[in-house]
Amino acid sequence: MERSFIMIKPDGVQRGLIGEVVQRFETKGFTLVGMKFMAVPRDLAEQHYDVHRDKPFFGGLVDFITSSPVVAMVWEGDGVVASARKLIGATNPLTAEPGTIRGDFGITIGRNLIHGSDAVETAQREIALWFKDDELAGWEPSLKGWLYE
Ligand code: IDP
Ligand code: MG
Repeated sequence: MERSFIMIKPDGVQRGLIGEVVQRFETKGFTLVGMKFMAVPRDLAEQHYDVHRDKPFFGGLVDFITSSPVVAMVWEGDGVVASARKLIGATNPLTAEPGTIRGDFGITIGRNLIHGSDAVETAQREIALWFKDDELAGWEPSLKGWLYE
């Protein structure tokens, strides 16, 4: 079953939006298989955002992600990677659609609340980076038959 790496960034935690964000993934029907509240070491933040290393915002982004705790999560379900990106909304919260997490709660690109893997392969890399195997708990929700045909 497909999995995605989702992280509530420091602004989402500081603004008291952990429950709201988790609820959106839960009520959509995805299954939580890993979750930890943590301070982010600088080298982990740099590895996570490695593709952006040469961008002008890289230093500020790493400063931001390491500035205050985050909630790192792994969610599972059919098509969860692309669907999570839709639930999250466009990178810039000002242009993100209402109804999305960024569209409902954010204003500026450097405070866009949440990260979601952008492809299945990226998700695999990010999950391996943030979680050890024994920190993930695969399980079969008893309501699966009511979510999947
Ligand atoms: P994504 O999070 O929607 O996948 P990316 O382009 O991968 O967006 O950028 C990663 C993160 O870097 C964004 O979520 C945002 O926090 C930050 N970021 C991207 N572009 C800018 C920018 O122009 N200024 C400041 N931060 C940016
Ligand atoms: Mg990205």
